[in-house]
Amino acid sequence: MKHYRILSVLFILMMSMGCTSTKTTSAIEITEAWVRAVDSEMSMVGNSATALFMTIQNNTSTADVLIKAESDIAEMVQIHLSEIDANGVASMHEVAGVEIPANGIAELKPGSYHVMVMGLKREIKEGDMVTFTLVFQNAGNFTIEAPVKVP
Ligand SMILES: [Cu+2]
Repeated sequence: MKHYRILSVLFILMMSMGCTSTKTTSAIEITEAWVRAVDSEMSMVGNSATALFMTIQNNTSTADVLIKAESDIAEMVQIHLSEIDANGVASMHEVAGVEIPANGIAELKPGSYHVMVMGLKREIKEGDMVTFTLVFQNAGNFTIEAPVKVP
């Protein structure tokens, strides 16, 4: 019964968002993706870094994990988690992945999980679009375009 009710709510949500019943819902949906703009003087150095942020929605009844991200804009792309320790010092480190709960969302945002983009191969400025391939454990590969924004 409970499961049926959740499906009903999802159906109503889909209808209200303008989806038709003939359109199948993607297992994973990426919304509000953006890449932090890089200071133009910094990006000339050639070793500048930035980050991709987004909201990932899992439309399946099984948890999924973002395990990898790729982009030809950078030398290296990693999944990171930013944390603040007991002394108030902020740091970040690479993680194996970001879990997206079944029928839930994961938010990649400043101060939390993000896709770290290191060693930019070209300058990026506000309004540019950057292409990423996101690899999920269950749902497979998704290609997205994220605009560059000044936070
Ligand atoms: Cu990072």
